[in-house]
Amino acid sequence: MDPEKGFEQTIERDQRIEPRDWMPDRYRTTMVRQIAQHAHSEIIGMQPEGEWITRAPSLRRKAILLAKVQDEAGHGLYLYSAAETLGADRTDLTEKLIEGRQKYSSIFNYPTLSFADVGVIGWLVDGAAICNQVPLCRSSYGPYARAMIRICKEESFHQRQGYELLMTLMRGTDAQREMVQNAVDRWWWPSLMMFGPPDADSTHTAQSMAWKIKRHTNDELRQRFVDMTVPQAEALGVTLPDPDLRWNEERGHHDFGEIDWSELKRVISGDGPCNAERIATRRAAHEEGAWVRAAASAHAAKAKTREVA
Ligand code: BYC
Repeated sequence: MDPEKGFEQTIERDQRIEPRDWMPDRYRTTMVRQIAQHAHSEIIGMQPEGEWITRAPSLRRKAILLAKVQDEAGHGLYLYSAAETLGADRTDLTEKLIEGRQKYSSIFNYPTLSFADVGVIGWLVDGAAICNQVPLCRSSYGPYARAMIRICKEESFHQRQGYELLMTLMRGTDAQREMVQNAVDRWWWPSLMMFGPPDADSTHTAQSMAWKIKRHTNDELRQRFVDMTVPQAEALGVTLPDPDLRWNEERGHHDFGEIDWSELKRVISGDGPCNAERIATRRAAHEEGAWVRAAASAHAAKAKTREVA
């Protein structure tokens, strides 16, 4: 069969494209772009919360946070492996990240000012990630879809730990409740921006939907997240910082206020509060790890020589 027809049929029948299948160059490029950005987000995403590991208020909180940050490293590794099945090279992807030639999620360019931020990241950021990522378990590229299944299970644990942390703080003192509200005020709008630009301005959505890489548009997922989060905020006893947020009976959804799209553009283009710091930290970690990579490849070369002999 004509390989292009085979590809189209696979997509049409909701089956998976696998690494050795023929695929259009643009499909491959799009997959590498999305998977690499996603992997970079997981790795850079270790930083904002990682900063609190040494300052966690108890051994229990420290153990939970350590586990969560390690999970994110794991997610990054599954995703880099998925990108490698498309012919990408992990070292090359890392270099593109630290040279600012590939993106990562805007959300990780905001500072974590208190331990309540750890809870709010779990609740809102991981909550948004789940909304965005559950449909990606049905994405048309097999290795990506399969990686997402495990990632989503772990993200659900992350979200629950965040919510539990916030419930504990909300049962605490006035100062602790204030800390939570302050963190919610700072993270709410950036969390909505995680879903990407509005559909009308999204460059890739139409093609990615046609290829069944994305199953919903950015605005659909953003709406789903708002609808899911409002009752959780009520149960928690916090206010979401949007005076226009209200239930719309006719639409069967919550209306919400206008997002500051200029802020998203600014943060994506490198001018967020922590962009420079995040990249500098990632670059330093990469450079400090050079000896490990050199030792590993020397060891691999030696093992190969022994095999040949
Ligand atoms: N931040 O045409 P669009 C996590 C870029 S990790 C930065 O709508 P697309 C977690 C977009 O890449 C969270 N850039 O694009 C980890 C494109 O740029 P290029 C990451 C953004 O791909 C640790 C341009 O804007 N999740 O969950 O159709 C702890 C136009 O956008 C953003 C994923 O990566 C943004 N917010 O849709 C806790 C999930 N939004 O490439 C949590 C997988 C847009 O043309 N990715 N851009 O230069 C996706 O689902 C999609 O790629 C997106 C964007 C919805 C993000």
